[in-house]
Amino acid sequence: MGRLERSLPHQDLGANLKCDCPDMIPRIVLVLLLLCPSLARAHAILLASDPPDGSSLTNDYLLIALRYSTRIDQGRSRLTLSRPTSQLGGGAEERLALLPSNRPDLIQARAESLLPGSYVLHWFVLAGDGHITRGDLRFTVVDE
Ligand SMILES: [Cu+2]
Repeated sequence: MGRLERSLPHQDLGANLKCDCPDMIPRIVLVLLLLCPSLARAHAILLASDPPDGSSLTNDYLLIALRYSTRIDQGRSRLTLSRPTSQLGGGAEERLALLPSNRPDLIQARAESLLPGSYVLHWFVLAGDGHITRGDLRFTVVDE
């Protein structure tokens, strides 16, 4: 009798372990889900842009504004503009000077002398965590 009583707690413990093991998987998934958004926030993700990607404009002058998910190292980020290949110097990437920004997650630049055609704005930004992200935005300048 005494031996049987002692063995019962062991059996219960074994049953509990079997139940806990499947529970660990949702817990691990939950931890990963909690970590992933913070990892994603660390990189600079483009949230909004002016001009929007794929837009058509009639302006010959543009104030470009790109807003990111996190603070940007303005000094180590850059914007370049590829002009339509039909234009003088077309296809070459023109580096745009970044304007002083009062928001750490925003970069701004001016683009001038925009003749009709297709443009590609290339962005390259360094986030506060030291990771670089890059991307392209396309816009078209059309005759009024
Ligand atoms: Cu990062």
